[in-house]
Amino acid sequence: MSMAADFGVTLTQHVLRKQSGHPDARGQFSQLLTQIGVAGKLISAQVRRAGLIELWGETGELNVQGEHVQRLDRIANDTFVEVLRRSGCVALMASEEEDDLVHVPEPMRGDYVVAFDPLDGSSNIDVNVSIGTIFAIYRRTDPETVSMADILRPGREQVAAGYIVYGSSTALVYSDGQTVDCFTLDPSCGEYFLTRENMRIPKASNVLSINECNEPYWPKWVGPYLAGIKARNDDAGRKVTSRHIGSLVADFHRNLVKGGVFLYPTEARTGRGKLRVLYECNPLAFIAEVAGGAATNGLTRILDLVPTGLHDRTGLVIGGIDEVERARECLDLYGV
Ligand code: P6P
Repeated sequence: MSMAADFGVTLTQHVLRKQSGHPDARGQFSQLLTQIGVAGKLISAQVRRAGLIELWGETGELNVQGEHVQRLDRIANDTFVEVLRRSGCVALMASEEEDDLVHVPEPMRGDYVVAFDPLDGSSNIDVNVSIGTIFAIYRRTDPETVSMADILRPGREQVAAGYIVYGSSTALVYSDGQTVDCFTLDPSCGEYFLTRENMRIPKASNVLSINECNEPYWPKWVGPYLAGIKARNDDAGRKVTSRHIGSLVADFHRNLVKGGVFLYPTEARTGRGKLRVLYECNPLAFIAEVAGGAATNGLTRILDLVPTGLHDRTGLVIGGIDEVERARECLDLYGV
């Protein structure tokens, strides 16, 4: 009689188990998630050797965002593009590092369209602080052709979303719209194992995450909103603390696990936000909502925003429902 298996559930086994609940599934989604896991392993390996093999620093290019491209940004982007291109599951891609859409040649096209930030938090690469890859998955709208219309859609049309955070360990978190599940990469065998199942964002927010140095640019409602949170710390004890890593993916992951709210408000003067809709805010908003949280730009649900361009930006308030709803109340009370 075989011994009971003493190893955990792998990413692929988990996705296949969930696929069994969809009799019409052809296995492409399972394959796509597995391949995203492969891309995460390849990028993780580079991230963890960055200082050793001259991967720190800039390439000298400016990307479409006007940001200096870090060497590791370029490697992460090219890795993600090539793995998805070869997967046979993807027809079209959008990347933070690509000016325009990346088309997959006809014979290798699959049913899905993926938008991704290959390496979020680049400013933290050279100082060994957590960074990550964020991805959003849509089903293509037309079996014959692909176009911008496949990707310029409200985030509520995502069929899945996730991220890989290269932190003290490499963790892959994804949601298929039913649950949010976390897998940790075991470097000793190169496999992801299920470590947190059906994650729920804690209702109580004990972490506030914001770049306070942007205060001069905040809309009127942000000050009172933050004051309301900080006022919870009183003689009876400290109920909230501040944590800001500067990598959205890492700040979000911590808040998803421990409970908290992250804000990057729009700039009062211009009304413009910094964070990108397609491949930063939409995927994390999708995960937040499935985990019982919420995400808005202060006023509008992130997943209802209709992007007009691949690199549209927005403000972001993301975390427990009550915290996000309080932001809307403050905005109604104090204005922008
Ligand atoms: P700031 C990283 O470049 C990023 O897109 C997010 O990961 C992060 O939250 C934000 O920018 C940090 O921006 O203006 O606070 O440095």
